[in-house]
Amino acid sequence: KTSKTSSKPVVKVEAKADSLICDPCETLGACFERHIDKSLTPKERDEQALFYAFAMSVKDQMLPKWRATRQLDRDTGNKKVAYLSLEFLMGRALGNALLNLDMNDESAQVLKDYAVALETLEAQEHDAGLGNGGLGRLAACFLDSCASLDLNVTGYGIRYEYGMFAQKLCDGYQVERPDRWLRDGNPWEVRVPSHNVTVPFFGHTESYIDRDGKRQYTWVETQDVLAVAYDIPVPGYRNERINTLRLWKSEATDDFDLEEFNQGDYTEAVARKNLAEQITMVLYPNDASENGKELRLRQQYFLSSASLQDLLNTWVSQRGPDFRDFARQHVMQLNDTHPSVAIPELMRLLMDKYGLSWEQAWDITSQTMAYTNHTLLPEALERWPVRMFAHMLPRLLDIIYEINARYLDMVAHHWPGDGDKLRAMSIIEEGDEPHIRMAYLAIVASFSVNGVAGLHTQLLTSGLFKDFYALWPEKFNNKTNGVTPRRWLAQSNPALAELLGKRLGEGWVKDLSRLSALNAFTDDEGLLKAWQEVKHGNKQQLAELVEQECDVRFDPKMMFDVQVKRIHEYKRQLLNILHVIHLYHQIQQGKLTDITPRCVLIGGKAAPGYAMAKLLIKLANNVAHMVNSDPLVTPYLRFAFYPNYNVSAMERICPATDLSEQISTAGKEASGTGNMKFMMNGALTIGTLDGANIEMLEEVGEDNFFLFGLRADEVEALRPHYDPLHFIAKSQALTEVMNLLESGHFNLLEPGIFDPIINSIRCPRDPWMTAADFESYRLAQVQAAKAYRDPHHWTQMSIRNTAASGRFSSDVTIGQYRDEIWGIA
Ligand code: B1N
Repeated sequence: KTSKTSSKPVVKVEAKADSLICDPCETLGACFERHIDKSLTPKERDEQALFYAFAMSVKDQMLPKWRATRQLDRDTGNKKVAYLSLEFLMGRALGNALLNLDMNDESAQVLKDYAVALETLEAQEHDAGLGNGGLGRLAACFLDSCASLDLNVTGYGIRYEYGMFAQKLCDGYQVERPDRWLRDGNPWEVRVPSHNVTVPFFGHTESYIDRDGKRQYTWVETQDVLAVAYDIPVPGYRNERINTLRLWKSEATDDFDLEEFNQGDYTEAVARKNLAEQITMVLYPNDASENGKELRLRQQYFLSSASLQDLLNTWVSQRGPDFRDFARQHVMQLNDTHPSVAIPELMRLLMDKYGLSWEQAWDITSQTMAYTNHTLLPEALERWPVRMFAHMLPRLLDIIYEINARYLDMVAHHWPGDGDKLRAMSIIEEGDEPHIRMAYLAIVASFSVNGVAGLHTQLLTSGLFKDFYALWPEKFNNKTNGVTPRRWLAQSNPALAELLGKRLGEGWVKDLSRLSALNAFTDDEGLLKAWQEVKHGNKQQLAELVEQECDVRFDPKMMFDVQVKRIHEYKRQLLNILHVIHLYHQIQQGKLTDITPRCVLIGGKAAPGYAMAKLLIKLANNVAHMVNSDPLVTPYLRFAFYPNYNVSAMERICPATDLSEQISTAGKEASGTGNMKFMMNGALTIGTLDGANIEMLEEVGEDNFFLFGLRADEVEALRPHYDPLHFIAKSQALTEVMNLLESGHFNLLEPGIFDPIINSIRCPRDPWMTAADFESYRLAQVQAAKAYRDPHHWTQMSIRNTAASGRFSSDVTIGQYRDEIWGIA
């Protein structure tokens, strides 16, 4: 079935796709008119329908370029990159498409005739929440940069029916609601049945001797699932390129049903159909923590196998089954270990389907796979029970064993007679329940292994992956993360973008290093005034949103102090909340000398199974309630928890932020990317020496950054004799905060609910060492508060932050992937 579909001439399908849509010469206006006037009765033209029709029209406008891009990439035969990721946190697409295609003016013109504002339509779009947080959003920023840098890169992911859950608050507690983002249809996607493939599961392996007397293996009696491709266009910024994000949906195969149907077992057949369709039903909502569920492994294999089959089918249809050039023409970038079963799967396909030898298959695999690590947290390192593999992916387990055996020979050669080394470095972790260490598999099989910020890569090569670094130093490299300046500046902060345009011209959107020219104007009173007006306007807009979403009044004259990101103990939202309690206490005591009026905003989702993170949300809400209901306090302090934080919310939040909280325990945040968005938009950072904060500080200088806390090496040195009680006793402020918390002041009607939090602060094994950094954090906050009282100087620092943010454009990052890993033109 697979070979039948793959040998179909692709050209024919494309012609069909185009004819479905519209005349390529048709204008946006004409296209929209056809989608509205000819398709909808006046009653049917509500805002959702208008959005849908408009988005369809914009997509129609992209089709000819999209087709031309595919044609060009096929004709030039350049090397291509597949970015494999379980997550693409795309957010909304309309605003981004219009910006990149330079269609904003034309759109406004067209919509004038329909008496509807573009913003109204944009607000109708559901966020594509196909990711958890930083890792998924990074993949989305990378796609934008790849297209904008005119690179032949395809994103491969999963078309989850349910994206990241929607967060509601109920009595201050997080409640999860399903996110059926596809309910109203997705105007951007194109179903491409010509790329269907089938993915095998279960069954068992058999071997036989072939005609040449060689032992061959087959995987038989499998249960196959159909993978259907849905393509989404990824337009480059004002160039001719439209790349593709290909998302796979699982469906039951017809053969599958038929077999059981013939046995008369109708209900079994239907039940199995559900099983197949379950695979792509829902995104696992765990950020930086492993899940271990069998369905998650099924998702990982489904994505990996479908994507590789797609690449191999395309290759064979163009070149025939000759793979000698394949490795020169392909790179598979693995976004963490989540798609790392692609390694044994590529071996399997090359050997079992195309008849290559082990050595030939290994050469290709190990020259095409590249692995990005995103975390050092042990709870996020993927390990799959061997038992689960044996059952679900038996042929892949054989291959992993063989990879391990050959690799361990090499280890034994490098460290002769060292049994401990072999055990420590083995891809298989022995024990009562043996596990496969996916990160080790990824390192062994990849030609490149990269971390996502300087410190992170350093900690990988000196810690977690030290032995591997000794064996293969040349594989390891750093690629500090970045964010796309299109979405995160040009689009989300139009007022600042306009000001930058007036001062610097438009070139900064493509070359963010040009922002450094702002440094020449930090004494230009005109610029300073305009800069302040832009920030003030953005703060007014955010204040409206906060009032609407949180029922808390934010005053744009006060400092906006923001921490939005997934809720996790290592990110230390707790430290922030403790500081709010401290300010609250100070104000109530009438100690107002160091106080600068501020509005504190915290937002983020907790993984549904992460009790401590959920309790932190409850604490934030209870503290917010006390703060906001005391009229003595509110002139100086207001505090809100922003519900359902997502990409679209960040687009409103980061342009309005004065102070960005990046306060993780040093050594724990691999990079961070929210930190960069705030910096670009002129926020100052209060932060630890962690992740990319270190590089941001390097760029902007200590005078324009509020640094505090232990360094990563100090954290580790302190750990064995950490004594939180000592830090509490030494700090009057922290003592008072703990007393207030322990008195039950914030939970009068719910005695004891915050005990787990209180105990964690007091625990000598507290991995996040909240108490150790509190005093240093408080002092940095005093500095920030003082600085804010001098608007002139604050604005200069704000400008310097934007000016220094050029290095954190994902265009820079992708330029490095291109030159140093992918080797593409
Ligand atoms: O990846 C981001 C980094 O900027 C962040 O520092 C890092 O925490 C984040 C399992 C993860 N690491 N690991 C994950 C996500 C989902 C999952 O199921 C782990 N996310 C990160 C981009 O480099």
